[in-house]
Amino acid sequence: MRKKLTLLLFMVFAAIICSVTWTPTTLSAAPITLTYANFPPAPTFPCVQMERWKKEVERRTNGQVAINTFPGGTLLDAKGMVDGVIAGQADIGSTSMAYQPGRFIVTNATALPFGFPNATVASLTLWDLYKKYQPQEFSKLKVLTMFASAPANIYAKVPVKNLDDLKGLQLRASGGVAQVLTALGATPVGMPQTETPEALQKGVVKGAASSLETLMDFKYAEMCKYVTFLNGPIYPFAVFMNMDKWNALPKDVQQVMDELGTQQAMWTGVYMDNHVNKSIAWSKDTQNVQFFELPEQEKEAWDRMLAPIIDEWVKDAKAKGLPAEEIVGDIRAFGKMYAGQ
Ligand code: DTR
Repeated sequence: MRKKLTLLLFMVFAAIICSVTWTPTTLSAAPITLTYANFPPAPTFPCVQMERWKKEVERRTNGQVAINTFPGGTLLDAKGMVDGVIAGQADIGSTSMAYQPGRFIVTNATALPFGFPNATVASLTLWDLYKKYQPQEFSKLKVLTMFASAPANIYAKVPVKNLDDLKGLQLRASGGVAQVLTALGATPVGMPQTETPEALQKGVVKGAASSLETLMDFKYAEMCKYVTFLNGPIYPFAVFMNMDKWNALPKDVQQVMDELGTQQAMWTGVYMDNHVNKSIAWSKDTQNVQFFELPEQEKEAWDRMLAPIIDEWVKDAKAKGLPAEEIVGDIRAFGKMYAGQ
C-alpha cells in the first residue's frame, strides 16, 4: 500500500514537473503576431504591396511570424497612421507622406516636379534618399521600406489641351501634385483618394491628378473620359513599425525585414508600373477614354511654369537648416542612375 502511494505521489509530482517545463517550450514555438494597418481599399496598390510583404515575411521566417493585415482604414486611417503606429495602435502601418507635407520635408522633396519616368525609378530613389539622410522625423519609428506611386497625370470629365482649359479647373490633388496644379492655374482640391469617387460623382471636382492605375482600381474611367499626360510628381509612401515592437523582435526576424527593404521598394515600383499599363489599356478598350499628349511647345511652356517650385523648396528647406541643394542634387542623381542614364 505504501509502495503504491509513493508511486502515485511520484507520478503526480512528475506530471507537475512536466507540465511546468512543457509550457515555456510550447509558448516559445508560438508565432509572433503583428498587425499591419493600411488606409485604402484592399485591391489598390498600397494594399497589394502589403499582402506581398506579409507573404514574404511569413515565408522567409518559416512561420515564426504571422502578420494580420487591416486594409481600408479598418484599424487606422491615412492621417492617423504615423501617430497611431508610434502609439502602438497598430504594429506596422503605411501611408503617403504627401498627406502631411510639413512633417516629412526631406522625403516629400521627391514629390517636387522632377519628371521621374516611372514608379520603379521613383521608389528606389526615395528609398536611397531616406537611407542617406535618415530624417529625424522618423526617429520614433523603424522604417521598413518606402515606395512611390507612378507619376501623376490629369484625368477629367472635360478635355484639357492647354493652359486655358486648365484655368480654374477643380481637380482633386494633394502634396506636390497640388502645387504643380496651382502653378499651372488649376484649382486643386485636397482630399484623400478614398473620398474622390463621391466628389467626382457629386461634381465637387471635375477630375483629378494622380497615377493612372486609379482609372481602373477606383473606376474613375467610368466618369473621367479625358486624360492629359503631364508626367507630374509622384506620391511618396512609407511603411514603418512601432519601435518597441521592432526592438522586441528576434535578430533573425529583423534581418529578414531589413533585407526586404530594397526588394519591396523595387517590387512595388514594378507592380505599379505594370498595373498602370493595364489600367490604360482597360480604360481605352472598355471605357473609351481618350489620351492626350501635349504638343512639344505646350509641354515646354508648362515645364517653364513649374521650374520655380524646386527653387522655392530649396529656399524654404535651407531656411529650416536642411542641406536642400544636396537633397535636390541627390534626387536627380539617384533618379538618373536608376533610369540607366
Ligand atoms: N495619388 C495619390 C497616391 C495614390 C496613388 N494610387 C493610390 C491608390 C490608393 C491610395 C493612394 C494612391 C493619392 O491620390 O493619394
